[in-house]
Amino acid sequence: MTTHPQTGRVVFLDGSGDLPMIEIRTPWSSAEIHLLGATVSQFQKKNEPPMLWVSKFSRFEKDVPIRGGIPVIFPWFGKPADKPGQHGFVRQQMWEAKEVSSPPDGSVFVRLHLPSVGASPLCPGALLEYLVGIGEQLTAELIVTNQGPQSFAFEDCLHTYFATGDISGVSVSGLQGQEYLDAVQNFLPIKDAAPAIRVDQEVDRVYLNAPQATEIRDEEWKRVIRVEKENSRSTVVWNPWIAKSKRMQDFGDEEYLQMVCVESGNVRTDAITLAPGATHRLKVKLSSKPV
Ligand code: TA6
Repeated sequence: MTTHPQTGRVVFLDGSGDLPMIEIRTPWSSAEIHLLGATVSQFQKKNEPPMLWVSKFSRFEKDVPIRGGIPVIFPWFGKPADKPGQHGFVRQQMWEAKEVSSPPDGSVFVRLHLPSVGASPLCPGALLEYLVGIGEQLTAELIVTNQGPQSFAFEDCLHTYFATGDISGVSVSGLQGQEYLDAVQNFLPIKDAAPAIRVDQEVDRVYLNAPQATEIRDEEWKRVIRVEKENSRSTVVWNPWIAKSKRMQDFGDEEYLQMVCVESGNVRTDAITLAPGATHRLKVKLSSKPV
């Protein structure tokens, strides 16, 4: 057990499925990070409901992504015909905790990395680091450095699952009138003039050229979550609704009623090409307030 008596508290332990996990407590909040996929599986501010959602049916097993929290998607998003599987491969690999630091204010920073990723022919020489900050807010920064001799292109995404009260009282604002690709209709380009996105059917919207912040307003839990981001041109909004929930083994049939994904990354035509020696830093900052 590692503790920081003067500030936050960081404990390394075996979590669900006996998978290594880091438990963090700060003066404002608590959080959990599973080394599997470097998945932030929980973040909760004192006197607030959890901010992140994890399925009760998630399998906490090696080589299987955790269903919830903040899966790290790299080096591709979705299921391109020429790629083996969905959403890249780093979300189901075991990362390593490289450094834990706790500034005097009691916040906690955990730096993780995935040494093996550079061996992939898809991102030769890539160095992947992930810096998670836990305090009054949650920050997560995926840092990709090209240490190889040639450029490579990649997509990345912090595929965040947010916990909500009943979905009928949830709306996502910040994307009004912006064209999106509707993954439910084979990525048909659509514009929605509504002030905010509400979920009353399967929603799977890929917004490109969308660097702006978004907000998730939750009427039942009387909370607004703000999603701010840096170096992210894509936002994906997803709720599987009824039929897709039933098709997923690690997703309860009714769980769609209490979650929504608002994902921050660089996907499809927003993909990144990284020259030798260059670094790309995808960062999200999650904050919340009662309303
Ligand atoms: O981000 C939305 C999405 O691409 C959906 O189409 C859905 O497939 C979701 O990701 C979850 O994907 P997963 O591979 O984790 O089941």
